[in-house]
Amino acid sequence: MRGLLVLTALFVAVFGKETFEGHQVLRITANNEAQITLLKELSEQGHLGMDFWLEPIRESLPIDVRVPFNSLQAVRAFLAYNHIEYRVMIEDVQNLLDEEQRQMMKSHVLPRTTDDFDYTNYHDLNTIYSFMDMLVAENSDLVSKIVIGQSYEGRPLNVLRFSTGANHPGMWLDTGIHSREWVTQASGVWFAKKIVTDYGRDPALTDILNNYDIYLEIVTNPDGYQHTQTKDRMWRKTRKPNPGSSCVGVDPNRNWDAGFGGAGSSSSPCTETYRGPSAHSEPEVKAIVDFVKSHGNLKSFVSIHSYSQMLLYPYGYTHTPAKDQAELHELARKAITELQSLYNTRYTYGSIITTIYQASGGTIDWTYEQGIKYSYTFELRDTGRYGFILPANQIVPTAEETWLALMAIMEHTKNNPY
Ligand code: INF
Ligand code: ZN
Repeated sequence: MRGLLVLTALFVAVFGKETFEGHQVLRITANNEAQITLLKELSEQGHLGMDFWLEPIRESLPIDVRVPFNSLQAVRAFLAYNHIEYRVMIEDVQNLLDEEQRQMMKSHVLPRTTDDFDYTNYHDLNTIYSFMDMLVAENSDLVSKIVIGQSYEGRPLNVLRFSTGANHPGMWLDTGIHSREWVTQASGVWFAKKIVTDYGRDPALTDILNNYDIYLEIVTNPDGYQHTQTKDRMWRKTRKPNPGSSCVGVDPNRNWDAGFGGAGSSSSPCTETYRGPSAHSEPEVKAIVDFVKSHGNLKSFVSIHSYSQMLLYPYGYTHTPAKDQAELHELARKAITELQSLYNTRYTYGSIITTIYQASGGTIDWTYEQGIKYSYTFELRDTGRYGFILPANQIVPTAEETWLALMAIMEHTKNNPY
């Protein structure tokens, strides 16, 4: 019997999913720089297995961290001893994940058309790929699928192209570059259906598509997404091994050639913000770089993350304001006002470095420096109650409200050619 238990444990360890029983997500409030420093030191205690969902950087920002059950006593003692305030945001991560899986099981039957697709649920990689092919087949005059490259593990990097004519300037949207941010890929699926539904019906969207192409990469990090589905729901990075390290993956939001390697990214492969060995080292990033350069006429670029409810514009790697800061700030204000009008969801907005923290090698710092003026990053719902494990019943409301902000940005882009 004992042998069987050992074998089972071995099997789970090698082939099974990471489980998170008893893991808690703590929301820590640092009241001064000394406490920030202490928390940064704590975050370097790798053996505790702490997973910072929001990094300890600035007193004014919450710090969210997932703590494995076995480290909870030590971490809570450390916080208490240092009089660092915190509260428990998620009592047991595995409970939320079990509910997420229960919901996913309800829509395991692949729909025959995109009208039957279940937009109110999370789906696995193959289902999302099938959705893309169905959407193209149903709307072949408007939508095509282009493959801009391959992921490290050989998966296609699929981009949906919505176009009504040749040689239009383009507008780019990507979701899921950080694989654990599931509400973003799910929103991307909803955006794709919304575009084909509204074309010819909604004057604003029809006017955009009569003059611009829209490019939408829904699963921007497919290896990472597959890994969150099968092995580790909390995976953020790519899945390329790092020579000389047992730690896998690069943060695709630190791998771009914009302030690459500067403060606000890590040189250690074992961290969540590892920049990679060199700029554009990751095939998932390089593919977009090559696409942006070969297209040569993208006028807006929006990269969608979660969570925190923020709308961010360059820069992240430097305090130097973007030359278009005033216009970007005003457009961000208008966009989040549109967003808030639907369900009263409140966003903050501003440049990355002033609103969140310094981050080097980020996507939109690079696209902005390529001359794509309207470069934005969204941080979708929520502000921390569920974090990356946002209940599926919030997918459609999140997508609907975000679409209003995206329309504001795309309309402004169309009405202000440059
Ligand atoms: N965003 C943070 C990150 O560390 C902040 C950010 C946003 C940095 C935009 C650079 C550009 O990447 C997320 N959100 O991880 O999921
Ligand atoms: Zn992210």
